[in-house]
Amino acid sequence: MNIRLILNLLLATIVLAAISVWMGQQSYAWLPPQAAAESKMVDDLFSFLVALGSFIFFGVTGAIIYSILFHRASKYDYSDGPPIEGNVTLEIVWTAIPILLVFWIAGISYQTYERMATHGPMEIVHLHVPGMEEAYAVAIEDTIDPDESIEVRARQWAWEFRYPDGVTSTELHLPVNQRVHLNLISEDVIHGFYVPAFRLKQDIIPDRTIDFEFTPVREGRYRLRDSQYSGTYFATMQTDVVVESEDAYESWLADASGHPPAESFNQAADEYYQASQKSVIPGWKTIAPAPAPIVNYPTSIKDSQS
Ligand SMILES: [Cu+2]
Repeated sequence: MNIRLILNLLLATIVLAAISVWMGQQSYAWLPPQAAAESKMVDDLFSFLVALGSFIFFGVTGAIIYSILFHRASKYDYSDGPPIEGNVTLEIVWTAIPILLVFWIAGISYQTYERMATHGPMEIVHLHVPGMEEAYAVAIEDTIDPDESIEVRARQWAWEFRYPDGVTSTELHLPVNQRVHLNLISEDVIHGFYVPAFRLKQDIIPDRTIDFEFTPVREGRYRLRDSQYSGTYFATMQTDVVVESEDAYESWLADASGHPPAESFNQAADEYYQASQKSVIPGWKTIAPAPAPIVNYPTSIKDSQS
């Protein structure tokens, strides 16, 4: 190998690395705002994977394009290529590099999820992985009074939230910069708690209360979606999450507690009713939606935001 070739390869690697790092930085802009502390960790992991993926993708396609442009066989050359076989060094290198990469990705992903400590069903699954138990212990000790957790009830097709002091709503209100503890409960089938701005997604399984924790860090109104297909009106199973200052949260709670419970608008129940009013009912019989939630704070605005 001559010096010139080595220098060219080195230069190409540096350029490739620079492009990959730049791609990794760009990836932050592809996602919704970071509204929870956990979203920063997830985005860092995503950025790392985008950078690594870009390096491999541009490296491989770059090598192919270079070969096509500069090492093409001449028009009437039907001879075989050089018989390259049994290059032990090369085989060791191309086996070792992917293995190390996989370990690197696994290590960084594991650390990220451990730091997030969002609980979820991992509390129930007792995996005997070194370090795992410790992460539980820390997370559980840090947990605020379990009475302070907000109950999230999912059913076909509505979200209902119950706060420690008995207030209920169909819109989730959370104080900013405080670790929140949710108890996720499903009354019928599997649903999924998913807030893209928080980068958090957790399945809600019937007959089981799932503890879920995270810290919202940015005030605003975000969308809560169902991430698990749960039947005909699944698409209507959406609501808003309002992250607000401690004062605003407290005054919202106080205000809501003064409202008598009322039936809230329910998109699924509404659509089901409209469909049943038609003289000809197309398609099959569907499961009737659960009755609209009766809550202190109903959201009357038809949900049209994204
Ligand atoms: Cu659902």
